[in-house]
Amino acid sequence: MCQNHSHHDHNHDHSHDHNHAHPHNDHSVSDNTDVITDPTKTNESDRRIIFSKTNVLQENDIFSERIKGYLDAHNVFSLNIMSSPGAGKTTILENTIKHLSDKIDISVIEGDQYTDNDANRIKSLNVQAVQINTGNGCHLESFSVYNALKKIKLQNSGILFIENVGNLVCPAMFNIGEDVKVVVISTTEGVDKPLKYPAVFALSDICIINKTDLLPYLNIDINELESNIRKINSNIKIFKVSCTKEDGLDKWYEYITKCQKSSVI
Ligand SMILES: Nc1nc2c(ncn2[C@@H]2O[C@H](COP(=O)(O)OP(=O)(O)OP(=O)(O)O)[C@@H](O)[C@H]2O)c(=O)[nH]1
Ligand SMILES: [Mg+2]
Repeated sequence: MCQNHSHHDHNHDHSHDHNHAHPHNDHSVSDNTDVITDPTKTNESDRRIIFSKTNVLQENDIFSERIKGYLDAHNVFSLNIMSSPGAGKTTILENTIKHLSDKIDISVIEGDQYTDNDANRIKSLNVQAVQINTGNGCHLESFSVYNALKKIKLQNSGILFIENVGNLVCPAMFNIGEDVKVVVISTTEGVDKPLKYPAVFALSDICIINKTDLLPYLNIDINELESNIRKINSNIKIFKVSCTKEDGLDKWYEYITKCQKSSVI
């Protein structure tokens, strides 16, 4: 049955009249039945922080599901591309577009704190791109992606790339309606990064190790990097590429081509 009630209407005593300002309609924890309590935290204010984060994630998941439904209805496959700043997300997209946009309808949502630089790089390749500026925000949220999507004319069986804000930590926690999460790490970042920032590696389906052309100049062992990635996520699919030398990208293009959902009428 469809009931129109606000979140604070359930699971507590309703004996009092509701036509007055609700005493605890102030985002306090008392009305929420899904409060996560951290047993190591004893004081109330610490618990409230946990609750508030939970609420943000729950709201984010609602719009994430709406995006999923919308993309499904258009038969569009979407990838959330995450990495530290400068690992090569936009360059990978540029190469992918140059190689595949004749055959596949590609569109891009770009997330950065400031500037339209990345969206302009994509638009110059004659592909639809919408820039989201998060200001001080360190990751994309599904609500902004949902609104950005309205500015894109999706084609049946297309591919949507969502380039997240350059940050190896925050974006991992927020679903944005994607079918798969992709983490990019460049060879210059060091072999220990998957161990230091495990969440994004644990949650991603794909890892692209970029800038392999620089290996001769660096003191890093790519096998050690790969093994550290697998320690965090043994199922992750790894591509080793150089965008500048256009090396190793064929397997990635093949993967993207296979991601395409079959056409529906
Ligand atoms: N040597 C080398 N440089 C690369 C490669 N791929 C990208 N770069 C360079 O790395 C720099 C950053 O690339 P971007 O594609 O802008 O990186 P990004 O991850 O999109 O950066 P943000 O959006 O700012 O987080 C640019 O100067 C690229 O030319 C590569 O395979 N090898
Ligand atoms: Mg970029």
